[in-house]
Amino acid sequence: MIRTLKTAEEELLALLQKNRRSFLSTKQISNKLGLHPYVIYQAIRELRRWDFKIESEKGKGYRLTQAPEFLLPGEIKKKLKTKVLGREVLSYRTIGSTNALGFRLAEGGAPEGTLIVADEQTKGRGRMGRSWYSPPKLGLWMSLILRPEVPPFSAPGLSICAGLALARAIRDLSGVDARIKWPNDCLIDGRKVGGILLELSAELDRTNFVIAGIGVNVSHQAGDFPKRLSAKVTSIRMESGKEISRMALLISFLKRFEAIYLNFKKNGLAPQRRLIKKFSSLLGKQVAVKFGKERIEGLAQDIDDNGSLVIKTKKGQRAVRAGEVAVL
Ligand code: BTX
Repeated sequence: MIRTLKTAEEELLALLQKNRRSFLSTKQISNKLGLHPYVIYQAIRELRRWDFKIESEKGKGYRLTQAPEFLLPGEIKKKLKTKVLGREVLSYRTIGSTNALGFRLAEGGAPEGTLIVADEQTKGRGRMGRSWYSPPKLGLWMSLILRPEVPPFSAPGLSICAGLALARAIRDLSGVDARIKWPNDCLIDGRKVGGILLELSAELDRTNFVIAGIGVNVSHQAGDFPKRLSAKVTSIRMESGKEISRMALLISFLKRFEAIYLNFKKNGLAPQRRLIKKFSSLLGKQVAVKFGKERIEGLAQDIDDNGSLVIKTKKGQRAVRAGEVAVL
């Protein structure tokens, strides 16, 4: 079963955090928060399930001794200065896929900007049925519900917008040279540090909603990845030697992505092109792109106003909307 922390648990946690030096009795907690003792008992149990270490002593009460770094809705909302993204937050300890839940919630009418974050995903997904490795505590695994009023063919441009926001947030916090690999990866020194999965619900001429799923490897060390991945992946910590807080990364990403997203809704991708090109890992390189049954080779020249990759082939220029790219 998936669980999210409720308000009572968050309020209790905040109180325990403030009083870490002393014990608080059930009565004191009850008086301060207006909670029934049974609710307090249940909330303590739930917090312990989330790996908060809470000492209890008969006659004295409860004391918080250890708090893991979680992305809790109340704390996220306090730190966020965005207008749309993250105004509603759902935070899970373990979930199948934040994108899968986001899709269900969006179908049920959840508002634009709803953010779903999880400490761990057991069925994290990538594109085309691939999986995304999302172990507990080491990364940022999240989805945003977006409702852009744009035609479905231009919605994929959002993937590059999210990639740009992510690369800039990573650079700001860690100083490493993070780049966008068209159409949906974020790389450091050629290795994948993050990925973006856009899932669309659309009619012919109308986008109902987009789920933007973002996964970032934050604190992994080399041994934390499965062998099959280790040659092509990396984490912010492995590249920068720094322990970046997931909360700081989340806040910085949302701030940057909101600015880009609001602009994209009004003006499309064109205003972002200069930065997209600056942060691109592909431009100027010889690449091979596979899309459907076709494969083309050539020089990656540009990313156009539709978000297509422009390739100079022997037979002339081609603009490719989506596909798998390999640098030759
Ligand atoms: P993708 O299809 O481009 O990448 C998936 C491929 O990347 C896998 O086949 C594997 O080779 C490799 N891979 C798997 N896990 C990782 C990892 N942690 N780091 C680097 N490489 C990896 C990219 O798809 C889009 C991924 C989006 C993930 C987010 S997480 C939150 C949200 N919820 C959800 O289920 N997916 C998105």
